Amino acid sequence: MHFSMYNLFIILLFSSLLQCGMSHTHYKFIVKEATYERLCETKNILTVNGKFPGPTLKVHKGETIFVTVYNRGNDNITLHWHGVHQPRNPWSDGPEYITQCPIKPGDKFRYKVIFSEEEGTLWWHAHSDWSRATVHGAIFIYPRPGAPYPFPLPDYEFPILLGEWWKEDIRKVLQEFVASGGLPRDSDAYTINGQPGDLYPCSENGTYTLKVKQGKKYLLRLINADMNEVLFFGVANHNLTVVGTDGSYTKPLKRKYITISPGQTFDCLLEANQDPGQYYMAASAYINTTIITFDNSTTTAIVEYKGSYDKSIPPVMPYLPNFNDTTAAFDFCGTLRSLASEEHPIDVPLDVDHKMVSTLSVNTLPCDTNQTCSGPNGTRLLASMTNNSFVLPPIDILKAYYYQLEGVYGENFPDFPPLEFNYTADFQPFYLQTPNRATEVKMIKYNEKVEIILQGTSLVAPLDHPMHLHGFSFYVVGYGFGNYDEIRDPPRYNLVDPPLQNTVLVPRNSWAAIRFKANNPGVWFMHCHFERHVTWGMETVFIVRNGERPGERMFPPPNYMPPCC
Ligand SMILES: *[C@@H]1O[C@H](CO)[C@@H](O)[C@H](O)[C@H]1NC(C)=O
Ligand SMILES: *[C@@H]1O[C@H](CO)[C@@H](O)[C@H](O)[C@H]1NC(C)=O
Ligand SMILES: *[C@@H]1O[C@H](CO)[C@@H](O)[C@H](O)[C@H]1NC(C)=O
Ligand SMILES: *[C@@H]1O[C@H](CO)[C@@H](O)[C@H](O)[C@H]1NC(C)=O
Ligand SMILES: *[C@@H]1O[C@H](CO)[C@@H](O)[C@H](O)[C@H]1NC(C)=O
Ligand SMILES: *[C@@H]1O[C@H](CO)[C@@H](O)[C@H](O)[C@H]1NC(C)=O
Ligand SMILES: *[C@@H]1O[C@H](CO)[C@@H](O)[C@H](O)[C@H]1NC(C)=O
Ligand SMILES: *[C@@H]1O[C@H](CO)[C@@H](O)[C@H](O)[C@H]1NC(C)=O
Ligand SMILES: *[C@@H]1O[C@H](CO)[C@@H](O)[C@H](O)[C@H]1NC(C)=O
Ligand SMILES: *[C@@H]1O[C@H](CO)[C@@H](O)[C@H](O)[C@H]1NC(C)=O
Ligand SMILES: [Cu+2]
Repeated sequence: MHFSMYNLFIILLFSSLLQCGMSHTHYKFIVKEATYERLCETKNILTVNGKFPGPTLKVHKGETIFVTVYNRGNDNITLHWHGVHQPRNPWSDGPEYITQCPIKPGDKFRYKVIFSEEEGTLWWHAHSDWSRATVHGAIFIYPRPGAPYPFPLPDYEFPILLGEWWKEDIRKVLQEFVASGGLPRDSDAYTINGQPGDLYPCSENGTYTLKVKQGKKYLLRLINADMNEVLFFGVANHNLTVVGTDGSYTKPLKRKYITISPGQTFDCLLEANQDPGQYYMAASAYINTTIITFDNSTTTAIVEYKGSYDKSIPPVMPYLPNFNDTTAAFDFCGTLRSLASEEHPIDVPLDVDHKMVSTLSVNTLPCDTNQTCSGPNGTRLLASMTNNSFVLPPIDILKAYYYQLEGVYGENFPDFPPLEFNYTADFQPFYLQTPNRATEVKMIKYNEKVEIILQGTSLVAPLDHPMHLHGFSFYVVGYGFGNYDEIRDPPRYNLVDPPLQNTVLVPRNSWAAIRFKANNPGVWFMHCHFERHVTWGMETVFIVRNGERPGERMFPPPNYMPPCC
């Protein structure tokens, strides 16, 4: 939609809202199966309103909306509003068995989605088993009515959702994965707005095409909605100027390619300043490992200029770094900076009340008797934070906390690793690989200033981990390769203009330091955004207690929450 028309529409909408008083926008999301054809095969996938990717939500900063989810599929489902802080309202956050029990087939649930500080691009996705593979969509958050963008007004905007496609039913992929004890089968394609593109079979049946006019400016609202891979993304012959990430503005960063983890979003400006023609945009995996296989294919879409040119000339491919290029990945991530302007100031905690160091590890367990497991040496693969491999409870933690139900979770998630070892050593003793398995949460006092050092380890397989926190955005104040050093590293933190994110890529055998103020009471999930690592237990829960004053307490539950059995 063109911006001037859009603004007119918003003014009309806003004035009608004023007339009706406190009315909120309602959306109807019908979760149902739909038939899609990709890679020359047809299959049923779970969708919202029959669409893949699902519908885009468009709101203004500070707005509250309602989304009623009707489950007309055959699977349990929940939805999560990724990066939306939901102040005092964990009831609508979505992760299954963390803040709610799932919406069962035939049931419905009304989510109240409260936007507060976020501005830019976020997304929504299913948070139940692996259904988010196809159940996801974009959220555009415009400035408050009348407020400007902190960058030149783009002429047009488009969502660009990166996804991952399996020929196999995703439920079967998950089942086989869990039963095997090893790795999941690799996906068969990556997608851009639902289409794999020209480097895969049957692309003549559909490739996403972005039609542009020379001289115009485009805002690409880029979202990595894939399941298991960090991606490099670029557009041939065009720079991308990043102006926002994870629903927060950044200093403009001009790049030929970007690195985007599952869960992350980037607002990128693209100037259509090339000769009329066709140019590919493309994405492929970043993963620095020699020991696991991965989908090494490349998805493309076409940026097509209006005008006359020889359409038989194939589009140009963009430069993307080699799959194992850690330097290239962090050359991008490490240079993001908050806008930190008068209109968009930062609020990074300068000191810390509650410090944590959390190791991120892949682990193994001996296989159950009478089973065969395809992990290393016949073991079962798991993963952990601070040596705790999280076990989902049968009743959601929020309910158990609010109604004080005993025996659902423990409060002993440690602040520091139980054992100190050389986290990033080339060789690790075998006995360190076995984690503790439990449902342990971390209790946090209201308004505590929290710092977490996320420390990758080389246990089993050193890998990058995109860590995501619900209920907050956090400042990424430091990064480093190797082991975090309490003496050497904190003095080097960026406390001036660190980026504000909800997902941070912790590089392989490296650490990242994040800070946030715990001013949002509730039950908030923290987890790796690689779906295979979530299934293995690389996650925990923060329970932020209520403050003293009424505005510092969790809202009471809505009238209806889906029951737990
Ligand atoms: C998709 O492409 C394949 C191969 O080109 C073709 O056989 C098939 O009929 C196409 N399907 C549709 C729905 O166009
Ligand atoms: C991309 O940015 C570089 C560095 O600013 C500049 O030299 C180059 O001309 C730009 N390319 C395009 C296509 O805008
Ligand atoms: C992808 O991996 C396969 C199997 O390991 C290999 O044969 C192929 O050459 C790789 N392709 C690319 C583009 O690296
Ligand atoms: C990265 O991958 C390339 C291509 O497969 C290979 O030639 C190179 O040795 C790898 N580099 C490292 C450091 O693993
Ligand atoms: C892969 O990671 C290792 C260890 O962290 C690093 O030494 C190597 O340079 C990385 N590979 C590339 C190609 O950057
Ligand atoms: C393992 O298999 C044996 C023989 O089939 C059976 O007797 C035993 O009960 C099984 N053990 C478990 C734990 O399932
Ligand atoms: C597999 O077993 C061998 C020999 O017992 C051992 O050296 C190796 O560390 C094991 N690897 C893993 C990943 O457990
Ligand atoms: C930890 O292991 C790394 C990689 O093997 C090594 O370079 C480093 O010196 C070790 N650190 C300590 C304190 O032993
Ligand atoms: C993790 O916990 C298990 C079980 O309590 C313990 O055996 C193991 O030593 C711990 N490992 C590490 C690295 O802390
Ligand atoms: C669906 O959710 C209900 C309620 O939590 C649970 O009892 C049931 O086992 C779930 N079904 C599946 C297939 O996970
Ligand atoms: Cu991970």
